[in-house]
Amino acid sequence: MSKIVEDEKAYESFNQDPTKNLQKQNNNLVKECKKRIHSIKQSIVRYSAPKGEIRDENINLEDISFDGIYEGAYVKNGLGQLIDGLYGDDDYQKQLQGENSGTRWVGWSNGTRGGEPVDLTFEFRGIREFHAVHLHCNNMFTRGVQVFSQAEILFSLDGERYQASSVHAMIPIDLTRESARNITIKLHGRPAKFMKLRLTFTNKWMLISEISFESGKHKHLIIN
Ligand SMILES: [Ca+2]
Repeated sequence: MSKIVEDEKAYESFNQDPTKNLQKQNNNLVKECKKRIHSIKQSIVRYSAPKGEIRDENINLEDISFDGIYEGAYVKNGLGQLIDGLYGDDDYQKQLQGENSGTRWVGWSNGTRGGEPVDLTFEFRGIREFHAVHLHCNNMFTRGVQVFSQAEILFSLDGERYQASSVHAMIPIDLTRESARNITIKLHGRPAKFMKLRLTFTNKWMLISEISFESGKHKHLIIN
Protein backbone atom coordinates (compact mmCIF):
# COMPACT_ATOMS: atom_id res chain seq x y z
CA MET A 1 0.00 0.00 0.00
CA SER A 2 1.43 3.42 -0.92
CA LYS A 3 2.10 6.09 1.72
CA ILE A 4 -0.58 8.40 0.21
CA VAL A 5 -3.24 5.67 0.37
CA GLU A 6 -2.20 4.82 3.94
CA ASP A 7 -2.45 8.49 4.96
CA GLU A 8 -5.87 8.84 3.29
CA LYS A 9 -7.16 5.75 5.10
CA ALA A 10 -5.83 7.04 8.45
CA TYR A 11 -7.48 10.44 7.77
CA GLU A 12 -10.83 8.81 6.90
CA SER A 13 -10.69 6.60 9.99
CA PHE A 14 -9.85 9.58 12.23
CA ASN A 15 -12.67 11.69 10.69
CA GLN A 16 -15.35 9.09 11.40
CA ASP A 17 -15.36 10.27 15.02
CA PRO A 18 -12.78 13.06 15.50
CA THR A 19 -13.69 13.86 19.14
CA LYS A 20 -13.42 10.24 20.22
CA ASN A 21 -10.21 9.79 18.28
CA LEU A 22 -8.64 12.94 19.75
CA GLN A 23 -9.58 11.70 23.23
CA LYS A 24 -8.02 8.33 22.42
CA GLN A 25 -4.80 10.00 21.22
CA ASN A 26 -4.76 12.16 24.36
CA ASN A 27 -5.28 9.10 26.60
CA ASN A 28 -2.43 7.28 24.90
CA LEU A 29 -0.18 10.31 25.37
CA VAL A 30 -1.03 10.54 29.11
CA LYS A 31 -0.41 6.80 29.47
CA GLU A 32 2.94 7.10 27.70
CA CYS A 33 4.00 10.04 29.93
CA LYS A 34 3.04 8.15 33.12
CA LYS A 35 5.05 5.15 31.99
CA ARG A 36 8.12 7.30 31.33
CA ILE A 37 7.84 9.17 34.65
CA HIS A 38 7.48 5.92 36.65
CA SER A 39 10.40 4.27 34.89
CA ILE A 40 12.67 7.33 35.38
CA LYS A 41 11.73 7.61 39.07
CA GLN A 42 12.79 4.00 39.60
CA SER A 43 15.81 4.16 37.30
CA ILE A 44 14.33 1.41 35.11
CA VAL A 45 15.74 1.50 31.57
CA ARG A 46 13.82 -1.43 30.09
CA TYR A 47 12.43 -4.89 30.74
CA SER A 48 11.89 -8.19 28.90
CA ALA A 49 9.15 -10.74 29.62
CA PRO A 50 6.70 -13.22 28.12
CA LYS A 51 4.15 -10.84 26.58
CA GLY A 52 1.04 -12.22 28.31
CA GLU A 53 -1.95 -13.97 26.80
CA ILE A 54 -5.56 -13.52 25.76
CA ARG A 55 -7.64 -15.57 28.22
CA ASP A 56 -11.04 -15.31 26.63
CA GLU A 57 -12.36 -13.39 23.67
CA ASN A 58 -12.80 -10.16 25.67
CA ILE A 59 -10.08 -10.56 28.28
CA ASN A 60 -6.79 -9.43 26.88
CA LEU A 61 -4.01 -10.04 29.41
CA GLU A 62 -1.18 -9.09 27.07
CA ASP A 63 1.21 -6.23 27.84
CA ILE A 64 -0.67 -3.96 25.44
CA SER A 65 1.33 -0.76 26.03
CA PHE A 66 4.77 -2.36 25.60
CA ASP A 67 6.97 -0.18 23.39
CA GLY A 68 9.96 -2.47 22.72
CA ILE A 69 10.59 -5.46 20.46
CA TYR A 70 8.03 -8.24 19.91
CA GLU A 71 9.54 -11.70 19.35
CA GLY A 72 6.96 -14.48 19.23
CA ALA A 73 5.52 -14.92 22.71
CA TYR A 74 8.04 -12.48 24.22
CA VAL A 75 8.51 -8.73 24.49
CA LYS A 76 12.05 -7.38 24.86
CA ASN A 77 13.92 -4.18 25.67
CA GLY A 78 11.03 -1.82 26.31
CA LEU A 79 8.60 -0.44 28.87
CA GLY A 80 4.97 -1.44 29.32
CA GLN A 81 2.10 -2.02 31.68
CA LEU A 82 4.21 -3.61 34.42
CA ILE A 83 5.83 -0.28 35.32
CA ASP A 84 3.26 2.39 34.30
CA GLY A 85 2.01 3.14 37.83
CA LEU A 86 -1.50 1.83 37.01
CA TYR A 87 -3.00 -0.95 39.11
CA GLY A 88 -5.58 -3.55 38.08
CA ASP A 89 -8.97 -4.06 39.72
CA ASP A 90 -9.67 -7.09 41.97
CA ASP A 91 -11.92 -8.29 39.16
CA TYR A 92 -9.40 -8.74 36.35
CA GLN A 93 -12.22 -9.02 33.80
CA LYS A 94 -13.34 -5.44 34.41
CA GLN A 95 -12.52 -3.19 31.46
CA LEU A 96 -11.35 0.17 32.80
CA GLN A 97 -11.91 3.23 30.63
CA GLY A 98 -10.15 6.46 29.69
CA GLU A 99 -6.41 6.79 30.14
CA ASN A 100 -6.57 3.61 32.20
CA SER A 101 -8.39 1.60 29.54
CA GLY A 102 -8.04 -2.18 29.38
CA THR A 103 -7.77 -4.61 32.27
CA ARG A 104 -4.33 -3.26 33.32
CA TRP A 105 -3.32 -6.88 34.10
CA VAL A 106 -0.60 -8.86 32.36
CA GLY A 107 -1.37 -12.57 32.68
CA TRP A 108 0.38 -15.85 31.85
CA SER A 109 -1.10 -19.34 31.62
CA ASN A 110 0.53 -22.27 33.38
CA GLY A 111 -0.86 -24.62 30.72
CA THR A 112 0.61 -22.67 27.80
CA ARG A 113 4.01 -22.51 29.52
CA GLY A 114 3.96 -26.21 30.46
CA GLY A 115 4.63 -25.40 34.12
CA GLU A 116 7.76 -23.33 33.34
CA PRO A 117 8.18 -20.29 35.61
CA VAL A 118 7.82 -16.75 34.27
CA ASP A 119 11.09 -14.79 33.98
CA LEU A 120 10.92 -10.99 34.06
CA THR A 121 14.26 -9.26 33.42
CA PHE A 122 14.83 -5.60 34.33
CA GLU A 123 17.71 -3.30 33.44
CA PHE A 124 18.43 -0.25 35.58
CA ARG A 125 20.34 2.97 35.01
CA GLY A 126 23.69 2.06 36.58
CA ILE A 127 24.40 -0.22 39.53
CA ARG A 128 21.98 0.36 42.40
CA GLU A 129 21.41 -1.11 45.86
CA PHE A 130 18.05 -2.83 46.05
CA HIS A 131 16.04 -2.98 49.23
CA ALA A 132 12.70 -4.43 48.07
CA VAL A 133 10.52 -5.30 45.11
CA HIS A 134 6.72 -4.99 45.20
CA LEU A 135 4.53 -7.03 42.84
CA HIS A 136 0.82 -6.22 42.57
CA CYS A 137 -0.87 -9.61 42.01
CA ASN A 138 -4.36 -10.90 41.38
CA ASN A 139 -5.72 -13.74 43.55
CA MET A 140 -9.11 -14.57 42.09
CA PHE A 141 -8.68 -18.27 42.87
CA THR A 142 -12.29 -19.20 42.05
CA ARG A 143 -11.35 -18.41 38.42
CA GLY A 144 -8.00 -20.20 38.51
CA VAL A 145 -5.88 -17.11 39.24
CA GLN A 146 -3.46 -17.09 42.18
CA VAL A 147 -0.37 -15.30 43.40
CA PHE A 148 2.87 -17.11 42.46
CA SER A 149 3.97 -19.74 44.99
CA GLN A 150 7.63 -18.76 45.03
CA ALA A 151 10.00 -16.19 43.62
CA GLU A 152 13.69 -16.38 42.92
CA ILE A 153 15.42 -13.03 42.41
CA LEU A 154 18.74 -13.12 40.53
CA PHE A 155 21.23 -10.24 40.35
CA SER A 156 23.73 -9.28 37.68
CA LEU A 157 26.10 -6.40 37.00
CA ASP A 158 26.51 -7.01 33.25
CA GLY A 159 23.29 -8.75 32.17
CA GLU A 160 25.22 -11.88 31.12
CA ARG A 161 26.45 -13.45 34.35
CA TYR A 162 24.00 -13.75 37.24
CA GLN A 163 25.38 -14.20 40.74
CA ALA A 164 25.06 -17.71 42.21
CA SER A 165 23.58 -16.33 45.40
CA SER A 166 19.95 -15.38 44.71
CA VAL A 167 17.08 -14.32 46.98
CA HIS A 168 14.29 -16.88 47.46
CA ALA A 169 10.82 -16.12 48.74
CA MET A 170 8.02 -18.60 49.45
CA ILE A 171 4.56 -17.04 49.27
CA PRO A 172 1.86 -18.56 51.52
CA ILE A 173 -1.18 -19.76 49.56
CA ASP A 174 -4.29 -17.70 50.33
CA LEU A 175 -7.60 -19.37 49.50
CA THR A 176 -9.69 -17.06 51.70
CA ARG A 177 -9.33 -13.59 50.19
CA GLU A 178 -9.70 -12.87 46.48
CA SER A 179 -8.67 -9.22 46.54
CA ALA A 180 -5.57 -8.15 44.62
CA ARG A 181 -2.55 -7.41 46.80
CA ASN A 182 1.03 -6.21 46.83
CA ILE A 183 3.60 -8.91 47.51
CA THR A 184 6.80 -7.41 48.92
CA ILE A 185 10.12 -9.25 48.76
CA LYS A 186 13.08 -7.84 50.70
CA LEU A 187 16.31 -7.66 48.71
CA HIS A 188 18.75 -6.80 51.54
CA GLY A 189 20.68 -4.05 49.74
CA ARG A 190 21.91 -6.33 46.97
CA PRO A 191 23.74 -4.41 44.21
CA ALA A 192 22.66 -4.94 40.60
CA LYS A 193 22.23 -3.31 37.22
CA PHE A 194 20.15 -6.23 35.96
CA MET A 195 17.60 -8.24 37.91
CA LYS A 196 15.68 -11.36 36.98
CA LEU A 197 12.43 -12.20 38.78
CA ARG A 198 11.61 -15.90 38.35
CA LEU A 199 8.02 -16.59 39.41
CA THR A 200 6.49 -20.06 39.86
CA PHE A 201 2.81 -20.78 39.19
CA THR A 202 0.43 -21.82 41.96
CA ASN A 203 -2.70 -22.18 39.83
CA LYS A 204 -3.71 -22.06 36.14
CA TRP A 205 -3.02 -18.33 35.78
CA MET A 206 -0.69 -15.71 37.24
CA LEU A 207 -1.60 -12.01 36.81
CA ILE A 208 0.54 -8.98 37.67
CA SER A 209 -0.44 -5.35 37.11
CA GLU A 210 2.52 -3.43 38.54
CA ILE A 211 6.08 -4.01 39.71
CA SER A 212 8.03 -1.39 41.66
CA PHE A 213 11.46 -1.36 43.26
CA GLU A 214 12.93 0.32 46.30
CA SER A 215 16.54 1.14 45.61
CA GLY A 216 19.27 3.67 46.28
CA LYS A 217 22.54 4.75 44.75
CA HIS A 218 25.28 2.20 45.11
CA LYS A 219 28.06 3.60 47.28
CA HIS A 220 30.73 0.91 47.23
CA LEU A 221 33.33 -0.23 44.73
CA ILE A 222 32.39 -3.52 43.08
CA ILE A 223 35.01 -5.97 41.94
CA ASN A 224 33.21 -8.17 39.47
CA1 LIG B 1 0.64 -1.23 35.65
